[in-house]
Amino acid sequence: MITGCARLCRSRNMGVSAISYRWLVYQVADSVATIRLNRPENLNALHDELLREIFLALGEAERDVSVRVLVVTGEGGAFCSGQDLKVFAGGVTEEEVHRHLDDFYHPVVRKFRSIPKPIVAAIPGVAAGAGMSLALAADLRIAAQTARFSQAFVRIGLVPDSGSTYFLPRLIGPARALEMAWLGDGIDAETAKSWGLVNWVVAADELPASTKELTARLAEGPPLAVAMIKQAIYRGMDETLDDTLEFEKRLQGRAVVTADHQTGLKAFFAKTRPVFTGR
Ligand code: T3D
Repeated sequence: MITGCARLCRSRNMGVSAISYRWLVYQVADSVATIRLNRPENLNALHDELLREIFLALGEAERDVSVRVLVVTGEGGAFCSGQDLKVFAGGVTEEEVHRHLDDFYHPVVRKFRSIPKPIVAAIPGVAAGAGMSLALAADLRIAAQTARFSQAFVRIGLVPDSGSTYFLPRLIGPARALEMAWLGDGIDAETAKSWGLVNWVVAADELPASTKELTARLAEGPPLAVAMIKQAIYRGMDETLDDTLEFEKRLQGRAVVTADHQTGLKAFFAKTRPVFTGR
């Protein structure tokens, strides 16, 4: 379990709040929290401190009622190159790897799923190994044309972890998942799009603007319904049709009594844009 607290520094100006951690940059603006991995010298490789800070930043965004959408991205042209291989260059035991995954990777992956807000991975460049797992754990992926995706694990004699064997076959099917995991070759952004791995591909210099446009739309949605949709879609993937129909019924019962539903109805008939408040 990740514990402890990163040293945070807060600043506020012109309605933008920023929290700077040591290994990532955290910013909140216009209802969107952006978590930018910041180790560009090694393509944002993950070490324990960075993983701990990602977990803390996700929690910060989850708790902040002004945040409706999260973006995870990388500094310096890469998304994330996975585990920092220098850390394990000296070798590790089976028990150490178990503990490491349990303590640092798994809490982050679970957090992506449990936060009741949309999480967008904005992928400027390479996403490899567990870095690709993090991109897959996000709800939506928008990639620059310069993005590449690699299940690099096999190239160093490892197996995919941090959720890749869960997410990847669900997104692209088992045969393509095996192709990526066995061969370890990178695929480019257009291939990733055609396989269903990413939702959108945009020119590299348009990634920030396109991400902003997408997150602005998501942030305009009714937060309670948006949260319930996330819960229902992922639950539905692992449940029977009958269980899913029951679950949808329960969620719809909750959605139909929200003020946002009334707001949406009024806006529909008035032919105006609804402003949802999350009530
Ligand atoms: O217990 C556990 O937690 C085990 C968990 C394991 C999870 C994993 O993620 S295992 C998989 C780890 N990741 C990899 O194996 C990927 C390693 N990197 C690469 O294969 C390539 O770097 C890329 C395909 C990602 C990108 O290639 P390229 O040619 O664009 O860049 P580069 O020149 O290889 O890398 C630039 C620099 O980043 C370079 O450093 P240098 O030479 O300029 O000083 C390179 O060593 C460094 N770097 C890249 N990836 C990592 C890294 N340094 C440490 N760890 C990395 N993962």
